[in-house]
Amino acid sequence: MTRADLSAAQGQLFDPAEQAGGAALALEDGAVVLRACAVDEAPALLEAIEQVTQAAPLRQMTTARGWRMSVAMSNCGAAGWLSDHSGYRYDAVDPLTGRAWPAMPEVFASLARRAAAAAGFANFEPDACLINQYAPGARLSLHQDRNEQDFDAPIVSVSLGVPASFLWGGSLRSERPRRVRLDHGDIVVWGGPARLNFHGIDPLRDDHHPLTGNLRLNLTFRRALLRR
Ligand SMILES: O=C(O)CCC(=O)C(=O)O
Ligand SMILES: [Mn+2]
Repeated sequence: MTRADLSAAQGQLFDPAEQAGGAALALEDGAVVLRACAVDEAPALLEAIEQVTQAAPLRQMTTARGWRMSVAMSNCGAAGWLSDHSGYRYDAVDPLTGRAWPAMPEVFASLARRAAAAAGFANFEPDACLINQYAPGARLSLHQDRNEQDFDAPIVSVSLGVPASFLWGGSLRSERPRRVRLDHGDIVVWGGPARLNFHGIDPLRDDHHPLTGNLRLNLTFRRALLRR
């Protein structure tokens, strides 16, 4: 399905002029970068991140092999993504606090819904949001997002602060990824035929953004649990 077909099928216009912020860059069928789409909400998003991470602190998780991840993470929503000695999974409880993850702020959910709809994915109701904080040098190696129970729902990924080099690969790890610069307020949406594409983030450059200092914040919205 082409981008135009997808939009037509969803009864949506996929016209860059329709985007709140700026232009849209199609990566491939089912995957698009909505430029500057979250710029207006960014201060409110950062304020909400502050609230969430006061209740569920950012932490560097370890992988099953014992490596400490360079990205600091937290979550909000009904389920939170975790990595530890037993592997990757979602859990309703934050192991650091022993409490449920904080509720998803409405400013998060409404932005995620709007971005998904703009990319042709109607009725996206995220139940999980992973918060990633990148300091200079932090990176996320090529991976697939496949711990969710619902692959019909897209991933909506919001970039805030210092720009990043996003790796966009194919359905096989061996495919050479392309590099796409993601700026403050850009939103990447991938789903449908691109839902399981490999992706990652190059080591963050030492840079400065007026709202985040030398940090990059990223929010990824997912449907982790199956709808009942
Ligand atoms: O930071 C990003 O832009 C990507 C994050 C990501 O892929 C993830 O959290 O699974
Ligand atoms: Mn990912």
